[in-house]
Amino acid sequence: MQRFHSLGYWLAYKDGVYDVSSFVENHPGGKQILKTAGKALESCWKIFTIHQIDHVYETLEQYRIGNLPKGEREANEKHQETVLDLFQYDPERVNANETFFIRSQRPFNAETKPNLLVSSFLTSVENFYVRNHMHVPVVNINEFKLEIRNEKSSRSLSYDDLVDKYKSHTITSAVQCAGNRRAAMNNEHQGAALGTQWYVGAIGNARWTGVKLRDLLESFGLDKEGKHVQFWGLDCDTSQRCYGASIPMEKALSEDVLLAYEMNGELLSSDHGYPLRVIVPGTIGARSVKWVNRIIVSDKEADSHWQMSDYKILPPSIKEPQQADFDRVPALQESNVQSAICSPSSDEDGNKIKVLSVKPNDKDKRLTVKGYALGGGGRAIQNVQISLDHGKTWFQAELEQLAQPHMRAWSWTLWTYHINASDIPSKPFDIVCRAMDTHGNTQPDTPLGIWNVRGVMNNAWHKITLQIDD
Ligand code: MTE
Ligand code: MO
Repeated sequence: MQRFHSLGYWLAYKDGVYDVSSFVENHPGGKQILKTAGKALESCWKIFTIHQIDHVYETLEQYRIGNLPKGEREANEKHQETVLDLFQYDPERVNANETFFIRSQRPFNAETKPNLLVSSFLTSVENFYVRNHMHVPVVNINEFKLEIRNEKSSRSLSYDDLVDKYKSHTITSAVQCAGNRRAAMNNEHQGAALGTQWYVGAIGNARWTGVKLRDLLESFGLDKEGKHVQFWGLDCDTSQRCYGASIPMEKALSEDVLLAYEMNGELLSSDHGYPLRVIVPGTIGARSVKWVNRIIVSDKEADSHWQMSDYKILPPSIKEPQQADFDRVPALQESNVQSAICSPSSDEDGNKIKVLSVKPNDKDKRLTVKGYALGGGGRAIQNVQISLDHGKTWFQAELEQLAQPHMRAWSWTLWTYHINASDIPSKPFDIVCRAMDTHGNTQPDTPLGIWNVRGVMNNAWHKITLQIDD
């Protein structure tokens, strides 16, 4: 295949050969596509699973220029096996089907079932959603090194150095994927929101213990220059492109950004970043890099796909990421104010539930509704309201909150509201919820005004439809 390289950008997929030279400029991942030149696409797409959707196959089909001879096809399949091998050390995930709605196995993407989300204030390690873009890397703790550098110098620390020499700090913080609630952004007027179809469960709340990033940067004198701090993980694809993201230096030097080694008092599990992960509280989950082994202080953001060409709110005129000029759109950092109803819910896939059949509690004839709320960027939740008439009248929910310092409200708020049986309509009816932070920011009533093709930051009122059983 390499011999075609000089003619243009050719690649193979299944039994086809494609000349994508004229597509390069439109590729949403930019020049990344050039790395596949002369190769079989399967390996790349196994990792960048966003490609495995119909419109990408259709786009590719337009560039077919021929078919592969049988020998080449077999070589392709071999290569594909090598890629699948990367996943062989992914951990065993016990009871995953009971705990999660599994959105993909390789890489593993699974959201917590809503009932479990509100079953405890801290989400247990087993119940915490998993969002992996690639395989889970294998780490030998005795060989593990954390590299910290800027353009001029580089140092490295062993795991023990980090744990023993720096003071530990613990915070309670939610982590939420920017794609949480993406599925509800699809609509007939504006189109599909492309990406993993999360319902309300790509969020969790845990206690994280580790070293303050600030302490680490200061100890190496790396806190004075550089506009961004980049984090790179050990999960790399077959071309050695690793997961990476960055945050502004100002945030990196703030009180609670952690290099965490414990979650809820236990060593990190392999799905959640063993041995070390970044926790950037108040910020979208994508910046909390797991399995981190390189920290780079730079004037530039990380040049990864996930910083440059994803996790951005594209303008609503963009219907396909291929059309986007990603350079003109900033990378997402702080989360926005969010809330969702988690109980009642069903064990069926949240995205497919239409009407839930429920009974008011026999004793007191009330129906109890529970959910979570989260203010982004450290802003606390001021109230959560629910409505049975699509927002004409609202009832105030009771809040379960931690006392947290001003602008450092990283934990979620859980909330409860009891609907009296006499207020419950007999026909199927909707419950909606919405939260307000202490700055008066609140959630939009529908996704129409915030729709974007990658379906990020959906915080529209959450709605469930109930039918009361007699
Ligand atoms: N870090 C690495 N190295 N690789 C990843 O795929 N996924 C990110 C982030 N950190 C990711 C990563 C995304 S998009 C999210 S939402 C969170 O991790 C999810 O963290 P969790 O799996 O512990 O819930
Ligand atoms: Mo994410």
